[in-house]
Amino acid sequence: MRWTSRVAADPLALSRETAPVFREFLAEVRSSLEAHPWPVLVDLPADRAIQVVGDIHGDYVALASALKFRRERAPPDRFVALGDYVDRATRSQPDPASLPGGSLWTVAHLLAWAAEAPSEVIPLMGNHESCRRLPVPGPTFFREIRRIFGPEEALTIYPEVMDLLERLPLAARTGNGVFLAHGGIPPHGSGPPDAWRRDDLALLEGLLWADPEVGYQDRGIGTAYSEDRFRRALDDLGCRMMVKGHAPHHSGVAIFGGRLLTLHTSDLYAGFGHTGILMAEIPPIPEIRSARDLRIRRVQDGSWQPYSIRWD
Ligand SMILES: [Mn+2]
Repeated sequence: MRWTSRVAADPLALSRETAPVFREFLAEVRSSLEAHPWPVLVDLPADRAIQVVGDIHGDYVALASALKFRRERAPPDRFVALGDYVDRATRSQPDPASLPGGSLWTVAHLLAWAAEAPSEVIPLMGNHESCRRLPVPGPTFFREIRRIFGPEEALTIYPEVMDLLERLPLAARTGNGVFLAHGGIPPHGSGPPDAWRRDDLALLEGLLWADPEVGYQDRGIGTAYSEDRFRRALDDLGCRMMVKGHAPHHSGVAIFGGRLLTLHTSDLYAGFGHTGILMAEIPPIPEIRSARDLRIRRVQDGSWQPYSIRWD
C-alpha cells in the first residue's frame, strides 16, 4: 500500500515512523506532483460543490474532519484549502511541546490527498508556505520537524517539505465566479493569470500577504486594498466574490457588500472574528454573487453544522 493512501486515511500514519520512511512518503508525493503540476492559478469547474477551508496552522484534526465531510458526499465535493498549514501549531496552544508535529501532520495529510486526488483536493499556498521567499514572524515549523526526527534529519527533511509546498498554486477561480486566495488580490499591473509567475515577489505579496482596508492591521509587509480596487481586480478575473483566510479578526465576517468572506479552520483561531472552526460550501449553481449564495458550516459538538456569518 502506498504511503500517500495510508496518510490520506490517517494524518498520524507516519507519526511513529523513521525519517527514511517519511522520505519515502515525500518521494511518492513528489512524483505525483511532477505528473500533475499545478498552474499558478487553478481553474475549477462548477459542476460539483466545492468545500473551502481557511487557515489551519497545524490543526490536522479540523482538516481531517473537513476532508471527511467532503468525501462523504456523493459524488465527493471538490476541496480547496486557502493556505497557512504550518507554524503556530497546534490545538489550543501555539507550539506546545506536548503535542509536537501538528504542522507536519497537517501538511502530510493535505499532500497525501493532493497526490491521491489531484483534481479534487487543491491546497493553495499561504504566506507561511512561502516563507523562504518572504519571511514570516516567529516560524515554528523547522523546530517541530527537529523535535520529531532530530536535528540531523531535520536539516534535510525541512527543505524537502518546503520544496513541495513551494509547488502549490497561488490562487484558484471557480466556473461560477469565486476567486480563492490566501490574503488578497493580484497587485495592479500583474496582467492576466497566464502571465503570473510563482517567483514574482510582488504577486506573492498581493495574493498571500495583503489585507482589505477595513480593519487593516499593519504587518510590515503586504499592502491594503480598497473596495474599489478589489472590485476592479475581481472584474478583471471574471469573478464576483472572493473567499480568503489570513486575517483572523475577519474570520466568519463578510465585508465589501458580501463579496469578500474570510475563513479560519483552526482551533487556534476559533475565538477570533465571528468565532468558530469554519468551512464554506460553494454550491454548483451558475453564478455566485455574494456570500449569501454560499453555505457556511461550523464545527459544533464534533460535526459540521449550518452557521450564519456576520455582515459588516
Ligand atoms: Mn496568513
